[in-house]
Amino acid sequence: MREKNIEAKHINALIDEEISRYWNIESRSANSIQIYRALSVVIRDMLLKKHNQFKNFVNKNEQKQVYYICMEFLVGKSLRNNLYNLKIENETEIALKKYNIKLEDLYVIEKDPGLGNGGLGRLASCFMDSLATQGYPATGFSIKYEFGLFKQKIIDGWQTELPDDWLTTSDVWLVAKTEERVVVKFDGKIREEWTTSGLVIHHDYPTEIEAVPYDMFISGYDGDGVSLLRLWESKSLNSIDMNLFSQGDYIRALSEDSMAEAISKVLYPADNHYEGKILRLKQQYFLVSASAQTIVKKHYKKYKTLDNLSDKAAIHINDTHPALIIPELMRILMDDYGYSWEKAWYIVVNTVSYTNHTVLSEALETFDIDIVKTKLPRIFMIISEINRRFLQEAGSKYNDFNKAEQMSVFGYDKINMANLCIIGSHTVNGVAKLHSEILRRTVFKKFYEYSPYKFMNVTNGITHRRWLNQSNPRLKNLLDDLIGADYTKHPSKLSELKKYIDDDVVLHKLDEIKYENKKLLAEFIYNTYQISVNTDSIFDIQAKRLHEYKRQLLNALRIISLIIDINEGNTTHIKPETFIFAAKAAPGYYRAKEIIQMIVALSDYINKNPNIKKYINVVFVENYSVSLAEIIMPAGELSEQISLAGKEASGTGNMKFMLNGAVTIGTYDGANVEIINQVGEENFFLFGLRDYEVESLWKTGYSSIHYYQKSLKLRKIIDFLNKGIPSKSFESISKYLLGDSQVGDPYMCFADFDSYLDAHNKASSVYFDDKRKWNQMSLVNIASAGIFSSDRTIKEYADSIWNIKSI
Ligand code: GPV
Repeated sequence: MREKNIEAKHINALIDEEISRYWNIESRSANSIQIYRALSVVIRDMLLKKHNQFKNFVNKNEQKQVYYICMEFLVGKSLRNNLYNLKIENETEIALKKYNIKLEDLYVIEKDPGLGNGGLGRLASCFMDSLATQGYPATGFSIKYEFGLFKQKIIDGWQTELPDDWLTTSDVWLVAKTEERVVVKFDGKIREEWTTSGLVIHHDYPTEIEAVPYDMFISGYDGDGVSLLRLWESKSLNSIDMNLFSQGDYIRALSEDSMAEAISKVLYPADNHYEGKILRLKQQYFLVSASAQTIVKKHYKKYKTLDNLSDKAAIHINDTHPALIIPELMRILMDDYGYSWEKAWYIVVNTVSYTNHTVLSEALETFDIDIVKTKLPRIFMIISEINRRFLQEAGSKYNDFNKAEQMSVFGYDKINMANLCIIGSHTVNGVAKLHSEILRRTVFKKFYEYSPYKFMNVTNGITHRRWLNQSNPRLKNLLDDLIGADYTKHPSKLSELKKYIDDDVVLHKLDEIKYENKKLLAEFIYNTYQISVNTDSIFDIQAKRLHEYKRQLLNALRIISLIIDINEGNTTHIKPETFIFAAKAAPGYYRAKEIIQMIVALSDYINKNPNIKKYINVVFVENYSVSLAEIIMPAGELSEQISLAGKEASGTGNMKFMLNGAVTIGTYDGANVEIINQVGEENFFLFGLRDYEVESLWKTGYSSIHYYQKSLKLRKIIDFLNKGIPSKSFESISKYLLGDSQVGDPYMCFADFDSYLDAHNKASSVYFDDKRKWNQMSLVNIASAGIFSSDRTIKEYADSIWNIKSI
């Protein structure tokens, strides 16, 4: 069903009206930006209306809702997604003829809102799509960062960061709901007083900040569902110090303002790494306080009680970043609504659930006790009491208070946010089977023993509607012809493609489509970097954040090994290969930036050496983003998912590549494990140590030197790094790999090196010697990707964690 049978002429009328209302001109004379804005406003208002209808229905039926709290939503561009999901892309294209403009021309005007770093934020956005499509009532809460994730520019071979001013075009998608603003309070002192009516808490809060909501609507596909994403902007409440102002200190009066407004200024650009910074803590509390107040207020207004909050609201915290919603809800229930501790605690635990996204110790958040104490005194008090009661209960149950102490929220002057989340949630889940198992076995072992019923797994997913139907129209059309379009709403139906496994016409078509998509990416690369790539080479792509554990370095070491072979004239085994990298490094992550620098230098070197370029090429594509991923994914042939086993919680790029027909070369890690289960080992190039082998090797003492001494290839690579290439030395990477003051090669690239080369040799012999077989592998990957749709993921959350029903 198309959106209420809207026809092109209706769209024209709406656009014309918008243009005349806003700019007071005839639509004939509007420029493309004006048309983009007018059309976007038209669509936004359609969604606003549709969301109201959906909400009214939910309210009338007193349905349970989910609130997804996350510091990051990597939404990607909205216009195409909403037109696609409303099924009015064709009508809009026709309507635009009147203005002599194509949809494609409008799509490029929109800026990609980078309100997230990577997988975690993108997952949240895929969830909003799947929630809406399946008719689950959902609200996402996040921050309206004025500057999203930085834009990456490589200058003289080094990553530099530029501000991302996404609001200059994407503001059209936001609806300000100023009247629903709330106040968030910081700092101050607490005074307790016992009176005849019990304990009374007095506080003064010198700092009050306003949280102003901006709503974005995310259309579901083909149905009535629309998700709401509410983004909070911080504003100073004591807006202008009139005293200063009247004394003529205009600048200082307004600069007080910017202190408050700094909270929603910029997204922290670190991925899988916590920053114990005060501003970050303020951002987190700002988000959860504004969101919790809104949820509670709305619930109370409707039901006149909060006793049934957990029957009507599921609050999900995406990683520990919103952990403070647990004490914040306690505060609201007790201080504002007069609940007893016991009753409040029962409600909170039954309302909140928590997903963990990493086992990396540097990503497990802790905050200094002192900081929390001064910035959020009441919240600190509540956390302390949560912990005291929990340790009391666990100590009694175990009859061993020292054992219970191992689960304490406090340790080494820090607050351990994950422990707080586990204690305050009814369910805790990991994001892939292996990851959930590692959580139970190691990181959260004590808690698992204490409350095994809390722990479960929900494997991640991606919305195939964006990552296939919209971004790979050629493949979508072929699938529609072969198996019908049902998979769009029922992704498990992708498996019907399997019946074409021996159909040469279909295999050939898949091959052609891949080739077309490679050409598009090659064109993009040429237009952007003036680098020509060989479209007959295999496109070998690693696109994800730059992180040591993800091992872009392992990939680069293989490139160096190939360069050495070519320079030595040893080329019989070398097949044309194009290495494509896309990765942002956190601005303060020096090692990651150094690895980017090396990849860029290798790319330059190869492009200056025709003898090497004959065989292989390397391209580093700057500024990886959702929009860029939409060009890269369809062109991938070999998908590099090569993290050190046990480190990647899930990965979701692996799913996007597979869905677009790439074959994975990867370790037994994260969701790779489940991809192998789906496609079979024969359709996956598996290599490397297993997670338990990594663990035991680490325990016995990993020594990269040992591998170095055994392997001529590794010794030559180290020589190459030490010598470097003209104008560039890679000595510091060589030191990093061999170790000086620290353990060399901490992510064990050397240990997995031989096995990685073997896997590549296997891949290249299938690709170049048996293309039919390769195309079959590709087909099996596409056909097996249905289970990795976020529709499946969301259904699992809805059924087994949130207990919500679809409409
Ligand atoms: I924690 N992840 C992320 O993108 N940023 C973070 O700060 C943290 C986790 C990622 C994991 O690294 C991926 O393995 C996972 O697929 C993704 O979260 C979504 O669960």
